[in-house]
Amino acid sequence: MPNPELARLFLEIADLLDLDGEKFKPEAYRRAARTLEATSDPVEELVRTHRLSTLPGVGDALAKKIEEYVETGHVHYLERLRAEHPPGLLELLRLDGVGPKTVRRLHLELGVDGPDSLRQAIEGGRLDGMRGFGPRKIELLRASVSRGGPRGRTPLAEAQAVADHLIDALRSSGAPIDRLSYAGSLRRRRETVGDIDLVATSESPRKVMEAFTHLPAVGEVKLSGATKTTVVLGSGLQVDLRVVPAEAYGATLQYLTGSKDHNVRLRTLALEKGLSLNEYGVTRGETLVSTPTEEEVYSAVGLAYVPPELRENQGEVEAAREGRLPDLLPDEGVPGEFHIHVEPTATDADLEAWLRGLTLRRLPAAGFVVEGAPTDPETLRAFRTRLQHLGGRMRVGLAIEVDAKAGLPPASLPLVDYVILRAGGPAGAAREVLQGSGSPPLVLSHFEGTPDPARWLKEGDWSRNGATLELGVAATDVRPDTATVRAWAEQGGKVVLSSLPQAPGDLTRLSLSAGVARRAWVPRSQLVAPVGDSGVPHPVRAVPPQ
Ligand code: DGT
Ligand code: CA
Ligand code: CA
Repeated sequence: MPNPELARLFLEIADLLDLDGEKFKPEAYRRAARTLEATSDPVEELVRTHRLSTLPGVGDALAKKIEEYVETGHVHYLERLRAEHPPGLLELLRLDGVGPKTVRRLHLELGVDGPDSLRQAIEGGRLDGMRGFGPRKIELLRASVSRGGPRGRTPLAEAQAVADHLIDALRSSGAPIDRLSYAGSLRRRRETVGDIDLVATSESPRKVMEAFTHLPAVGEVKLSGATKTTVVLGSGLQVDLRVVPAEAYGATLQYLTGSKDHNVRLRTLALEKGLSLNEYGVTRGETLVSTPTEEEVYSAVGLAYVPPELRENQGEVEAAREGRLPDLLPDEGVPGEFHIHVEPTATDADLEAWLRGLTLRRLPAAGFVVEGAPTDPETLRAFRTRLQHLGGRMRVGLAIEVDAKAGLPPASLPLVDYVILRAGGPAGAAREVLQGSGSPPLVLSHFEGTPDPARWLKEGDWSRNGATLELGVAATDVRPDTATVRAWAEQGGKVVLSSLPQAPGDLTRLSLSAGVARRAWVPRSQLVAPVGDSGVPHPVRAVPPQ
């Protein structure tokens, strides 16, 4: 019997015990479940060799249940618990933002025994006026039950917007917070985020937790303690907040930024230096090594500071040890936004709104993609004149967007600074034109419909042909995926950053693009702007075709 299966049974026991309002037992079963999942020796083997007691978190009572399971294939205790609870209650527990306390009360006070009866109770107004069930909570339950399953992972841009909002709200709540940052996969700029992790320092953690659990965005408080609190937002997204003393901030931020695999490597390095490393700090024997910032943690284990985006145990530990971490682009170094779609009929006011947005974010250059007029030189010429007039000191450029199989419209080429090529399909005529001399740089973009971007890039031999790859962080996804971008950069390919903006406000996503570029190990020298100095057409020359 595989260990993960037994682990699942233990997790079910924990859930059912939660429904009974048990305090400590559920966590004991969860801990044992985690141990079982992380143990490579099969349980049969452990029972046979009497080694169950060596497993962390497995006491006598749990050991008996494991033995019973190995001998009979059953855990009697679980079967009894199942018989005592309507199966619909476990389904309710799996909904977003619905914890055991809520389910227990709905069951005891209203006789709710599953998602259907919960829906009826909400529609019938039977939750209205129940103590602890305000309108906000009822709305959350209604949304969860109609969504059905658990929430999936959240796109990077959405998670960042939520984290920014929470940080603002916490700061302006008046709670005594000193440092405050997001950590976890969000800080590593993963394409999607499971939950949001926040770290703060304060001398009165309880006051901070109090403010946190009372933020309007919070739907349910899942776990609340003085150092760690977990809530579920109305949207179903989970947020963890840790509050620690200032001396531990660096170690805690480092630990919670992860990734797990990166942390495991660091812990091994620490042990070799006689140090121990965990979420509460770095210690030598009994003495705490002060780590107010992450830099102290890395220097304590003998490494150069590793930027958060690289912390995936994908070669960064070796590179940090040997002093060969890549030279990466900081958030403020983004050269501009080069994928702004505009209609040829856009008014001066429309263009000025974009230019103001760009200036506000200190972006020195921009590229506008004129929709629908790629073959009409007059429209393009008029547009270019207008842009250069309005652009003032900003470097502005003009582009057209074409389909890979359609090829490039020759009459337009001398009028544009670069051409955006929609990925997908056979590369066709576009590549032929690119190989002609004097053709504008080509930016490969719009990978949303391409199931295997790496393969498409390879088949088109684009990097050898001097094309530039666009790395875009859209509201709903990151394109193309980090692995594809990393492989492209390793071959020396050039990359342009974009936020695929629909409105000037979307330009804030550019700093996420810079983060994803770091995550993909793109060196600063390979990040380019397809619009050069003083608006001269295509000064960023493509590598000559071979
Ligand atoms: P996510 O939320 O699934 O997108 O991914 P993360 O990386 O944010 O993971 P999360 O939220 O479970 O935990 C945050 C960080 O805490 C994680 O990146 C590393 C650290 N961490 C959590 N659990 C463990 C653990 O069991 N061992 C170690 N070494 N680190 C852990
Ligand atoms: Ca997380
Ligand atoms: Ca977390």
